[in-house]
Amino acid sequence: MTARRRTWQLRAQFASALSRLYAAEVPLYSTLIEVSAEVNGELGAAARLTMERHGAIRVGNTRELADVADLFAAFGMYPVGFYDLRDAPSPVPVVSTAFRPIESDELEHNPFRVFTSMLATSDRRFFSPDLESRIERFLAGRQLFDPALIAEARRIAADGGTDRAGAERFVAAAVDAFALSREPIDRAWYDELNRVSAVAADIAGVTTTHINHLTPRVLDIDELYLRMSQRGVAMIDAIQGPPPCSGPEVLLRQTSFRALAEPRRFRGEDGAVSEGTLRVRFGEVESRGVALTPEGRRRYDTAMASTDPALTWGAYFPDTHDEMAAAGLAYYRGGDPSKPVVYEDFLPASAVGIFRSNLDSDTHCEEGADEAEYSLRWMAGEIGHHIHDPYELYEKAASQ
Ligand code: OOG
Ligand code: NI
Repeated sequence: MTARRRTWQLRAQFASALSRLYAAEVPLYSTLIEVSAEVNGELGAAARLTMERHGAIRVGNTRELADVADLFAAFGMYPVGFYDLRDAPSPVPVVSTAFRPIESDELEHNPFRVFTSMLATSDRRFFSPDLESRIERFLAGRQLFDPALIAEARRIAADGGTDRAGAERFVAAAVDAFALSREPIDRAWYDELNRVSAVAADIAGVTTTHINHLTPRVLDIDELYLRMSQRGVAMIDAIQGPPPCSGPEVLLRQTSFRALAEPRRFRGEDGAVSEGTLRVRFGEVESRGVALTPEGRRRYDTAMASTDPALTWGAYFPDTHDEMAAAGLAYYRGGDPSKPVVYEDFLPASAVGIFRSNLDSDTHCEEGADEAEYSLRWMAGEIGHHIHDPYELYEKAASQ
């Protein structure tokens, strides 16, 4: 009898194997982990705290997203929330969800999650009918995930785990699907998509997918930002999300080092293969606070819309968890202000900020109405998985 591996153990194995892969592919990522561990250590945290909290991937269409949903279910990660990144002042042509553990004890065992974006090819503000159909044809001709891997994922999800040898094999094959490919990239096709959006090129200009970034947790993100900059690492312009404040931390703060030029191979129109570089992958850190109720979230959005959120923050949020709880602004286990429920999701405006500051060029977006029908319901129907409402999950956690 070999020991059984449950889905949370597979998830932990998957997160650490991805981390090893990514550190080997993007050496600066090791520096980010090292500095995060240093900051966390000085604040008295155990080494385990610095482990990865999230990753990000990008796919082309609902067929690929449905495979991702089946694959991640084997790791006990389910789709939560719907993020529309097309509506921002500087839009990104994707819609996204996050695959994550949904039960408190599962989050406790291992909180790893993956922000997953899908190219919004039927949005005419970005893609003409002709370009959409050529992208669809290109995507139909590629296979991001081996059908045997997805079949195995379905079996593991149904059984709630697998044996030790099966776990090793499955995790290795899953991680492999997210490694950077050395396959030459069709230069003309990549460039055509790149003129519309760098994200469109990264997603649909290549025949494989890859992990876009990984994100460990850091206790003092302002200090981390400073130390990385002092080491001469180019960081994005700002920390995304709530400003630093003296009161309780809310939601999610994140920042990243700028995407680095990585060697990639290209095939020119004459068929010749040459070396070049692309700048799409980076490393991020996050710091999470208490989950806000719908009323708290309305206040957050209003505060963030002001010209200087750091300055006006105190007008929207009190200084203590006691007051936050009394005003019904955030979730607490059993209503006890000493037990904040941690925010486990993402923020669309911050996600756009993370995307944008790591793109080489701007997205080309035509004026006009969005006639595409992207929504949570639509996405759930297309992938054949229920997409959880984050607020329902927080209500449940607060009632425990
Ligand atoms: C995703 C960007 C968003 C986050 O943490 O909000 C994100 C991407 O670049 O694919 O990762
Ligand atoms: Ni991220």
